[in-house]
Amino acid sequence: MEKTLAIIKPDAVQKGLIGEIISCWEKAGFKILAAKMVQFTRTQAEEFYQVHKGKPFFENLLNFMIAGPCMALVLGSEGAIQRNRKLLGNTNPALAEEGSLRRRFGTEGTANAVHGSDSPENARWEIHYMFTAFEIIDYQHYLTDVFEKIDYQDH
Ligand code: IDP
Ligand code: MG
Repeated sequence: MEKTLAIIKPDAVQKGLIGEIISCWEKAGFKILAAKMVQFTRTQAEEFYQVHKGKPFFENLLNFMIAGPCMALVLGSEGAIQRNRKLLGNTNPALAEEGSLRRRFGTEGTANAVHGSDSPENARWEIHYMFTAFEIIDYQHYLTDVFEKIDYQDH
């Protein structure tokens, strides 16, 4: 199963949209393999978005990403990277497809509510940047029949 890194950005966290956005991912068939609240420092935001260094929107992006807490997640599904990109929609919420997360929950170019890795190479790098291996659930745990083995009569 493919893994992708997702971030619920500070604007969406601030608006109390964590639950609603996670619910969209679950309904779309993604497994939540990791999740935690994080507060980026400027240095970390610079590192995470290093590919955009020098671009006109870079400073705004850093200021936005350090403005409040984010939730970082690892999502798993077949073709998770491209499926999540499609669910996010266009980078600019105004141009994002009807029903996409950015169209529904974003406000403008920078404050677009959610992040998603854009390639297998970047997904690997971003997941490793945000999480230790110990924090990422093995998909097999979703498939075990452990719940059937619990004897509820004992309680
Ligand atoms: P992506 O998030 O759709 O992959 P990127 O080009 O990787 O888009 O840009 C990273 C982030 O930088 C975007 O999600 C958005 O927050 C911000 N950003 C990108 N392009 C612009 C822009 O033209 N104006 C303002 N902010 C931008
Ligand atoms: Mg990107």
